[in-house]
Amino acid sequence: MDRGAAETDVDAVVIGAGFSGLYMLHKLREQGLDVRVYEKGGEVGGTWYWNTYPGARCDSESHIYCFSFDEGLHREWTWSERYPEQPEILDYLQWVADRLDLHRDIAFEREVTSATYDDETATWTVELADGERVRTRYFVTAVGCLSEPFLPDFDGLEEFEGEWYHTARWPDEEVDFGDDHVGVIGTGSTGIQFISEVGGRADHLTVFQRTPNYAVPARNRPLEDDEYEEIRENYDDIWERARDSRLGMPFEHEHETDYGLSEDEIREVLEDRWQQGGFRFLHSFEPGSILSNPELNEVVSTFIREKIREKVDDPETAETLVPTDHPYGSKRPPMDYNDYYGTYNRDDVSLVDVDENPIERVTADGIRTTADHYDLDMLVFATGFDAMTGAILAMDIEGENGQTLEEKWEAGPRTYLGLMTHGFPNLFTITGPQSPSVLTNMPLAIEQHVEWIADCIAYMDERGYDRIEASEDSEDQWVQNTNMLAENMLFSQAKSWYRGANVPGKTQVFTPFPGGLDNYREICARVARDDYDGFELG
Ligand code: N01
Repeated sequence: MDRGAAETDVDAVVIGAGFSGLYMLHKLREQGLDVRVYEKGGEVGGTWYWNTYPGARCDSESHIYCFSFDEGLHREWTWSERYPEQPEILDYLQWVADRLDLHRDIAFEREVTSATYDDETATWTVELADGERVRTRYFVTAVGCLSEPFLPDFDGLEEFEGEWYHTARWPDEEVDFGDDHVGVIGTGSTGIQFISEVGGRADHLTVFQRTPNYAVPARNRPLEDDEYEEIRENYDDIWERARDSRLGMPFEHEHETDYGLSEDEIREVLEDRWQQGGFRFLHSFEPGSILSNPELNEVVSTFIREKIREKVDDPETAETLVPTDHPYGSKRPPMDYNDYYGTYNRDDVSLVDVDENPIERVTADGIRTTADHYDLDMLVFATGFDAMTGAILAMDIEGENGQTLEEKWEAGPRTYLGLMTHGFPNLFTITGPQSPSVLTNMPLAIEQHVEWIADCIAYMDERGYDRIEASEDSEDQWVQNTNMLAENMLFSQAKSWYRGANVPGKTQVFTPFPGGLDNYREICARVARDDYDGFELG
């Protein structure tokens, strides 16, 4: 069948204008494709457009939380702090979009409601909320892994008479906490950032914690001019080391494993890394070894528990804050920017254990747990996301033979390399399920995906192919491989969003590829070298 002649409105539709969508647009446009990006938000930025809550900051260090593909971008942009704050990342992405002249191909405030594949023509028809339909050869999701907010279904929320917010949909106008008694639900990375920022700014802050977490000090500080110059001079080396690493971060570790070290020696390494802060702590040893070796992990977890106890004055509060239900790193490790644990020493901050006494309902004037009622003027839900699949499945995607992606992924997502899913030809998923994504420094994971997809499309164009699909066999093997790797690590010991465990009723499957960005890059490169081994082209 000659599908090559099929009429399309554009060559590629890309959904989302965060890091992924911006670079995908740039790459495909460079290759001469006619590309249109649809973005739900009002500007570029993705995660950093929506997550504007007080304290929002990136846990990856700024000099590596940016694009590496264009040297000019490094030369001209200067980060002000070791970890970039949300407004600075948003400025950066807007600056990149201006420099690369991306805005002209992005339609803002446009939500995609469905996408349907037509096998006759090997094209996708993408439909928007306002009824517009666009026909395209390639359909690329660049929707991020943590984009669809999760709000628990608490009874009574509609009766609440005060203001309430989800951190991922924070309003543009200033929220005044001053005279309010604020209740915050959730102590993940977001809650921890929010609590340490707002503790002391509200009349009273009550934290509702279900599961305690291991927050490691970030040790943020301004970046000095000479330090930044040195980073600039060494960028090639920094990126090379980052790409060759498990987490996409260029941090060295003196010891691969704890083999041959006494417990005191391990603790010495940990103390040194604790002082360095941030993800350098997870690099105390090869991160894969901390995440796989239960004995080493227990020493690390105990080390952090002791630090928490030292920080919190009231022993009962300290014990409530000490995590014992999961090993360090089996959930995404949060960072502490602003003396998180010390916040609980304030008289105007209190902690409620809703694991022991769960939230029963929201009332007109607060929250009722099984033990008590808490009077509150404002509620803040730092309750996370329907991660990894939520934003993709929010679009009604229909592939070959009328099968929807939701049906296909009912028992958990199935992909080959996290890039494509069998039965959905020409649909590429940037940082899709079963790719390293959230277990790594995201911009590097994104760049690798974008470049792989762009190369693949160039390969197809050169050879006159108009259809590519993951084979069922290669997908089965990849899913199996990802599951097996995860089972051999400590991830199964936590109820995390990595496994969909945070959303009631969601199938629980470990979703990111845990084998390391370095190994993953090699696998993808080999697949491409071998004429897209495991994919069917036609
Ligand atoms: O969400 P989370 P997040 N009753 O799912 C609690 C990234 N991020 O927004 O642990 C009571 O981690 C829930 O409790 P439990 C980062 O990858 C990045 O904080 O399920 N509590 C938990 O405490 C991060 O991991 C940056 O028992 C309920 C909290 O809500 C990811 O985003 C900055 C509840 C949700 O924590 C998600 O973090 C910030 C209920 N019914 C975030 N339901 C960067 O640096 C949920 N909770 C880039």
